[in-house]
Amino acid sequence: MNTSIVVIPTYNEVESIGVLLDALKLLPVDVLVIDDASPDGTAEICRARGVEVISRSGKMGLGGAYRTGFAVALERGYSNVIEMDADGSHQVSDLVKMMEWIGTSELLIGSRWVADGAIQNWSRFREYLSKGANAYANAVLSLGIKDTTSGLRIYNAELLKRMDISTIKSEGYCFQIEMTRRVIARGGSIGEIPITFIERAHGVSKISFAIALEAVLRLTSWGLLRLIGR
Ligand SMILES: Nc1nc2c(ncn2[C@@H]2O[C@H](COP(=O)(O)OP(=O)(O)OP(=O)(O)O)[C@@H](O)[C@H]2O)c(=O)[nH]1
Ligand SMILES: [Mg+2]
Repeated sequence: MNTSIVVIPTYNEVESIGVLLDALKLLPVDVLVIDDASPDGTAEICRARGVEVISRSGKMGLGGAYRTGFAVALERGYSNVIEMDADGSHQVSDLVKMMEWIGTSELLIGSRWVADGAIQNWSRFREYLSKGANAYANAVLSLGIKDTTSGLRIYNAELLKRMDISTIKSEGYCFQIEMTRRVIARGGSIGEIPITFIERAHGVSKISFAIALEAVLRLTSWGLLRLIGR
């Protein structure tokens, strides 16, 4: 067993998951895939490579997939729990760079919006959506983090243990914002490491109107509760 585990949520990533798993094999990490019954055979591709898969019964959201994966990682005693997307947007070379910073902060965020961070092949719309979400999150919650929605992260296990992850409610990418907020509430330290985020070349984005709406509604209600001092 390695001391770090990469938890990868998947839904229909058959075209990109194989390349990612092959690259991760070269790193000192264990891998756990949380697949939501992808009809395209994503889970079979993983198992054929000897990678462990937890299969959930249907598409139930990124948040729940991570909660399941994190609980297993903590139960098994890993020291570092890594989040990574399966769609090719997160580069294994960036993860390697981030792993060099383990121990400097309890949460390391792979950040697109710090100096030397970058995006590739994104439409202006996607860029503004991401920057807008971060600006809104910072406006209502004063998090002071440049990329609160990034899904390439390394959590120190001791930090995760004091976060009561089962009470994190978000299901879409708002999960990343809620987790960041909880880290700050628990006094965790956060470091942002520049990464290059590359738009997926295969498959389709799972971001939907409902997922964006969840983020707006949750952020607004957290902001209002904060305003009235609760
Ligand atoms: N298990 C599970 N995984 C999911 C679900 N929704 C998305 N994912 C996975 O979570 C990762 C991120 O999803 P994407 O569709 O890339 O969404 P995103 O990265 O927020 O959006 P893009 O910027 O468009 O790529 C990918 O590995 C997806 O396969 C879900 O409901 N369940
Ligand atoms: Mg993606």
